[in-house]
Order: sequence, then structure tokens, then C-alpha cells
Amino acid sequence: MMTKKKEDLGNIRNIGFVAHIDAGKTTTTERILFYTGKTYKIGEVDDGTTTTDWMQQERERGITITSAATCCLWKKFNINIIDTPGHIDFTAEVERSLKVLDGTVVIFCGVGGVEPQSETVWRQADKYHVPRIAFVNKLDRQGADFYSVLDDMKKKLQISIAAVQIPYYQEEQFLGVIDIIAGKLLTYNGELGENILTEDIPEELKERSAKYKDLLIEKIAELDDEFMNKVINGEVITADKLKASIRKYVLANKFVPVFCGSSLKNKGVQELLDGIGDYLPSPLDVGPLKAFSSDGKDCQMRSPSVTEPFCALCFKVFTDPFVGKLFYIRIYSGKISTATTLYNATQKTKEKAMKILRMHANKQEIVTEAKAGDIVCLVGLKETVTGDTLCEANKPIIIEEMKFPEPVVSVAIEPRTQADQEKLFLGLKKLEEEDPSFKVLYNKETGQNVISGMGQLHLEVMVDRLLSDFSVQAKIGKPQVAYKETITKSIQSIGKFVQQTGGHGQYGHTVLVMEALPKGKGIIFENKIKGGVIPKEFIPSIEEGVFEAAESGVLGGYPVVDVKATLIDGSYHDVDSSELSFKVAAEMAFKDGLRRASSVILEPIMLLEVTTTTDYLSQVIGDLNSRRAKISEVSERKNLRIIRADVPLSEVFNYADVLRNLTQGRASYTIEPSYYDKVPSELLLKIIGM
Ligand SMILES: Nc1nc2c(ncn2[C@@H]2O[C@H](COP(=O)(O)OP(=O)(O)OP(=O)(O)O)[C@@H](O)[C@H]2O)c(=O)[nH]1
Ligand SMILES: [Mg+2]
Repeated sequence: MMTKKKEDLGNIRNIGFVAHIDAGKTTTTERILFYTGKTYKIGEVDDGTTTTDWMQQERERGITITSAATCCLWKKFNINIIDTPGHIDFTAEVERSLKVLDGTVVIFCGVGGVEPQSETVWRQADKYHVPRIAFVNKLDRQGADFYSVLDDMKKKLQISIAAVQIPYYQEEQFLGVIDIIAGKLLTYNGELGENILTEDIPEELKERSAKYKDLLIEKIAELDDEFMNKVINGEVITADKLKASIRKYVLANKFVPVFCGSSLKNKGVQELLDGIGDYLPSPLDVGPLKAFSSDGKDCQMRSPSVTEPFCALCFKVFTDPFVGKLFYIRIYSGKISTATTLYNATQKTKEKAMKILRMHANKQEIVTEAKAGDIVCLVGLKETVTGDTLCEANKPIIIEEMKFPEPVVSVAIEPRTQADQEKLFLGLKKLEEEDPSFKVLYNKETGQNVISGMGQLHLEVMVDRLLSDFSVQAKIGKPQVAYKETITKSIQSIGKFVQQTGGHGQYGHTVLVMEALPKGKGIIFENKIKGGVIPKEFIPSIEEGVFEAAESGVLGGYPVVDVKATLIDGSYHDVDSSELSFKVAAEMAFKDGLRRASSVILEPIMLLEVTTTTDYLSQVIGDLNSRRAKISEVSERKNLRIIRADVPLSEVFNYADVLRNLTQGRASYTIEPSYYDKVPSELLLKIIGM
């Protein structure tokens, strides 16, 4: 069943679900697709039958791996939904989704409350200033406690929060929700909760719902003087007025209303949909997009309107085994059809889409045009990669780039047979294009391909996809920590590649200044040659030489990061100089610089959070202390203790086993990459065999 697109930009909601793993994002999305008439039956994560978890790797594992976009129509609203993965290995998917979404629903578990990773996605949403509403799910589970989750949220999430619903139980059975603004009880009938019964609030819950309504009004009044005056003067606050004020402060990122329900038991999802329409922004509310001129100097604004020049961001590239490469774009202004010639302002090339597709997870609907506010897929682009801006050639602009986390785990990968060699190369290239947190490097020292990603599961899934989508048979090494190398002082270095072999020789001579850059800057090359001491045509080869040399450093073949190389001098020979000789000269200069600029090895440091029963607290802390951990906090939740620490990944590679043995399985943990830091020199030998 296909949606009929309504025209009004104010009725579009581009939203996403974000949460920790297993909070119920996909289960909720599945209900939404059913209630909005997109699917005829509800699929379940547990049976591997959901619409958005469509990849074989997702269905086998019961988790989301790639964010899926799907759209539906609820009342007057066109809702584009992106269901994101919760597993920290796939956090890049969350980043890119938040970049293009206008609003988000953050889901919490009614038992677990604010888990460490809930805080992580919350911070990610903060980074992109995405307005949000919260949904406390799984209230049917034993041990679920809406009110303690609410308290937990108030404590941990630094924003004004209040419930707009409270749960309704009868004999410990979760039956429905009380809408405290409308003052009604909603229960759900029919096999799939499709019939909603609206009743008055039961006598025994009247006081409690009045209390929570007062709390809600109080929170809004704290933000709004005018509203406060009305409350003080005893004016009646109508439901519409209250909702309008909530909307205002959600859009301003100052307030978060909390909904509740149980997606699995089909309760509360329709009201969440209403909430998406009521409180989350349309593209119009988000306002003009800030972008830059193609030289990056001037700031330009594009209003969300079809009459503005076209501009869109490609936020995801995915290779579909059947359709080929899909380019997911968010359109900010203007409109396109397949006849439009597009301009990729980032790559400075023209592009043309053969097809425009509206996505329903992995199914597609071909449409003839797309416009401001839409999230669609293009087919047939040639040069575009994730993060590129598409626009009109005579009105080029560049949207601020996306930043992705650095991979922390790597494995060597080898083709099983000669025939697999070429397929492996192509498959890895495609996967690398899709996933900015997946990197492929050829290690010259060992002659192996090394792939790196965000964690062992990430790499396992990639290898699986090589096999299933690209039919490559490959041998995989043992997972290793992805170390990096950088320099600690500035230095000038010379690379001279001269060979006289009678006939045509080689002559390349480069002088580089190498400086350390702040964390996360990668490699930067700058050319400061004046007066043609090196002819212009050789400069690109020198740049190439620098980047190639940076692929494996001198301390163990690890990639070099955060170095700026400035070409300041050199010389050439009329006959013997060539692109190759300058490339080699640049490589020599760069390597020589690394050797003399006090290179160091960097290691990934993880943020670890261990939850244990009190009796094992000292064992866990003692063990962490022996693993170079820096413990930053020990806190209490109910009768559990929570230890937060920064710890090098190399020390906790098999932490699941360690913790199980240490606590007889009475503790759990979460871990996520935090930053890179210098490996202490006394440990170099032990850690990387140097
Ligand atoms: N009891 C109960 N279980 C639920 C509810 N919602 C989801 N689940 C179960 O929780 C598990 C995870 O659900 P998903 O919908 O896959 O969670 P997710 O947030 O999409 O997980 P990831 O995509 O892997 O991060 C499944 O076994 C669901 O059946 C709920 O309301 N109540
Ligand atoms: Mg999911």
C-alpha cells in the first residue's frame, strides 16, 4: 500500500527512533507501520519478520544493524521514520540519522531506565540540536516502574522533563495509559490493540493524574513567564493551550514530554504517533539550513521551501544486491525530478539520478519527483559518497560535513583462493563506501589487508556480508586493537629520490615541514611552493605520496594520524623528474620525518560502565585497577553499584569472560570508544611487541 503524499511542508515529520540496544525501537516502528496501514500484519523481531530489520544479518541476530528509512501517513501527517541500531558498534548509523532528522523519539526501557547508552544517544541528539520526546517502553515487563524511570531521567538528562501520560495497571497487568492532558483513560482492544477505548479516569487514579498534570504545568510555567502568570491568576489552562506550550518548548530544545506504553503488547503506540505530530518539528519549524559557499568561506542560508534552489545531503550509501547502489538523501530546499542535472558541490562533479525512490525499509516506490523536506533514495549517481552536498550547479553550496567515530578494532583478512582476490577487493571497497566507520588498509609491511571497525560485532557482520552479498570466501585473523601513530614535535624533513641509470633516470626532491595536529584532524597536506622550484604538475603526486606514507607508520605499521605536512621546498630535473619520482620522494620525506619527530603509538580508550551487586564491588574495582583503568565514579542504583571508568581497549578485550569469572555472572557492563591516548612508553614492548 503506497502513501498519497500531501503537499503541506508543515505536516511533514522527519523523525528517528534512538535508544540503547533492545529498548524496542524496531518493535515500535513495526507497530507504527501496522497502525498507519503500511503493513497488513505486525512483524516481530523475535521471529525475524519485521519490515525494517530486513537484512539477513539483522534477522539472525534480532538486532538492527543498518538504519532503515520508511514512511507512513498518520492523520494529516506524513512521517518519515528512521529506525536506528542501538548496538554501540553501529553508532555511525545513529550519527548520520540524527544529522538529517528534524526530531527524534528516545525510547527507554521501563525496567532498565536510563542506561549508559541512553545517555550516549541523548548526547548525540544534543550535538545535532534535535528536539525530542521520550517513550518509556516495556511497561508490561515484571519489575517495570514508570515513576522510577521518570526520576532517573530527571536526574541524568539535563533538561526539563515531565510526563504527559501515566500507566494504567489492573492486578499488576499493564492495560493502558492515562492521558493526563485530556484527562482520559485509554485501553487497547482487538488482537493487535487497534481499537482504542476511551473512558474517564478511574476514581482511584484521579488524584495521581491530577498531581502529574500539575507537575507538567509547573514545568512549563518555569520556562514561560506568560504561562506562569496565567497559572498564578488561576486562569483555566485548556488542553490546546497546554499542548501548544509544550510544543513551543520541545522545538526550542528546552523540554521533553514523556509518553509510556508497551510496544510488544500493542499499547500506547497510537498516542506516541499523535505525540510525534503534536510536538516534534516539521521542516518549517527547523527553519533555514546553514551551509557554506564552495570555497568554505561564506555562510549561506537555504529556507525549507520548494521555490528555493535545490540542496540535499547524501547521508548514506547502501549497496543493495538487487537494485545496486542506493544514495539516501535529505532534501532541504527546492525540488528535483529524474530530468534534473544535479551538481555534487563536494566532489565538484555533475550527477544525474536514473530513479528517485521513496523507501519503505528495503522496498521501494518509484516517484517522479521529490522536494524540500523529503527523505528519498537516488539511483544511478556515479561519484557521490556519504556526506556530499547535491545542489544546483549555478548555486553551489556545501552543507557542514558529518563526523564519524574512529574504528578501534581491526583484523587481517585474506582471500581463500586466487579467484576471491578480485572479489574481495571490490567487496571491501563497496562496504567502505557504505560505512564511514569501516576502514580498509593494505599493510605493506605484512602484505595483508586489514579491516577496522567499531567492535568485534561490526567486523563480524561485515565479513558475513562479504560472504552473502559479494560471495567472497575469506580467512580472518584474530581481532586486534586498532592502534595509530602520531608525532609529538615539529620537524623539517627531506626526501630525495635520485637514480641515474644511463638513460632516463629518476629525480625527485621534496622538503616537508611536519607538525602535530590536534586530535581527530587526520592528515593534512599543504603546498607552499613558490616560484616553481617544483613544477605544479608534480604537486598532486607529492600529496599522494604523503597520504600513502601515512597509511602505515614506522613504529609498527599502524596508520598515522593528526599530522600536517607542508611542502616548503625541493628541486627538479628537466629530464629525470616524473610523477613517480616525486611521489617516492614525498614518501621518503614523510617516513624520515616520522622517525625523527618522536613518534608515539596511540591506543583507543574506552568508557566502561560496570553494574554489579554490592558484594563484588571491591573485586571489580581491584581488577580494573590492574588494567590501567581510571575510575571516575562509583554510584548506586537500588541495591546495585555502578562503576564508571576509562580503560584502554587492549586491557578489556575479553572483558565479558573476565567479569563473569570475577562475579559469578552477577555483573554486567557496557563499553564504548571514548578517545585515543598515548601508549605509555614502558608498555610499548608488551602491547605491540616493540
Ligand atoms: N516485554 C516487552 N518486550 C519488548 C517490548 N518491546 C520490545 N520488546 C522485546 O525486546 C527485544 C528487542 O526489541 P527490538 O524492537 O529489536 O529493540 P531495538 O531497540 O530495535 O533493538 P536494536 O535495534 O538491536 O538496538 C525483542 O525481543 C522484543 O520482542 C515491550 O514493550 N515489552
Ligand atoms: Mg532495532
